[in-house]
Amino acid sequence: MANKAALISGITGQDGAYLAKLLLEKGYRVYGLLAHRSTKPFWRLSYLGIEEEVEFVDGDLMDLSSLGRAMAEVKPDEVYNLAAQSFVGVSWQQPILTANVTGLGVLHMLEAIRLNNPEIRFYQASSSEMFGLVQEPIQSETTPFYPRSPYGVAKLFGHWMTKNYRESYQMFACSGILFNHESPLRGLEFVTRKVTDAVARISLGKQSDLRLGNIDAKRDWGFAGDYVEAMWRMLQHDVADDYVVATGITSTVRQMCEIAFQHVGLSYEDYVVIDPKFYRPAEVDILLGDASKAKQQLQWTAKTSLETLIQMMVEADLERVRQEGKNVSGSIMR
Ligand code: NAP
Ligand code: F7E
Repeated sequence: MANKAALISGITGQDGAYLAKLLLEKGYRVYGLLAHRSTKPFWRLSYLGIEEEVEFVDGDLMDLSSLGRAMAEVKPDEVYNLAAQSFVGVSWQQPILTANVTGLGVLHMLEAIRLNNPEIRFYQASSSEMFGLVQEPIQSETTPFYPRSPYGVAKLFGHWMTKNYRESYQMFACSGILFNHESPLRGLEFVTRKVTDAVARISLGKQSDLRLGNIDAKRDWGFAGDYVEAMWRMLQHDVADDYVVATGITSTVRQMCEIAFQHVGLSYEDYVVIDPKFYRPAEVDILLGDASKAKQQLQWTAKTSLETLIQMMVEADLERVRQEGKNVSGSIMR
């Protein structure tokens, strides 16, 4: 039997890169949907050493016809929809773009599949941001949603559309309700990477302080490399369903900073400056996930502690900042 083919939207993002690597290791033919950009942001795929192994197909989540073409060209067995405007903070500045890409884009994907081949298995990247103002202290698949940002509202639309296509057309469509997950490939705008990059620069004498917003916010942080395994397992299961993917441990941004600074022998209190510019119009104060359904049905659990994750990220950033000094063009990894 021929190897399975997978189409990944958002292949140039953090999760897209880790998922592509995992699927290549499993023998898949991996295709990345590539929205037109003036420069090709392949640094994450290069970092994992797989840029040459992925094939690319043009397509934008905003253009249904391009998705239909991509389906017809690739004939995928599985589609992973990871593309989104994924930064919560910017979703207040660009709410309509966020609603279009992060919300309506999911419907475009579902329609492209339904019209081309409804047998394709579909994964939707749902988010713990949908829980927002949490209605239960520990959030599971049955916890009511209460999104707090245009991003969260857009994700909720995509989540319900995925469920609706499963129920209306018997499509194998799954939603992974993933809690925050990070890695050395995380974008610099997200708080973990902002901190680990700053720690590296401060410890190498290239930055003097670190300006942050609400450091009392609590998140359930895991490692992206662990979480893409859960995505794949959802699509290999007998029935399509929704799953929470989380570690079951919550920590403050402050605790995360403490781990990062301690790793280079510094104290965060000496460098972190609170800047209200980074406060959000409506905050998600705490997230804490219950992934027991994923454990029971998919045999998936998170393997990486927050300490190990943040130390891994600081080490990667130290290496990058050192390389910048040797590299005339500046940032090789950004
Ligand atoms: P990311 O690094 O921000 O990647 C987003 C990807 O979407 C990029 O490849 C981006 O391409 C692509 N994209 C944006 N607009 C597009 C469009 N109109 N058409 C096609 N592609 C487009 O995000 P991530 O952290 O890997 O997250 C993956 C998915 O999981 C996202 O949907 C995110 O919302 C969701 N999620 C993430 C987390 C987390 O903690 N990481 C948790 C829950 C859910 P360019 O690089 O060209 O812009
Ligand atoms: O913020 C606080 C901020 O931007 C985490 C996305 O992947 O996970 C991510 O969304 C917390 C928030 O992630 C700064 O207010 C303080 O409480 O790293 P973040 P997020 O908003 O939780 C979910 C699950 C997704 O689905 C999203 O796609 O940290 N915080 N000071 C700060 N955050 C940032 N970015 N920058 C600060 O200076």
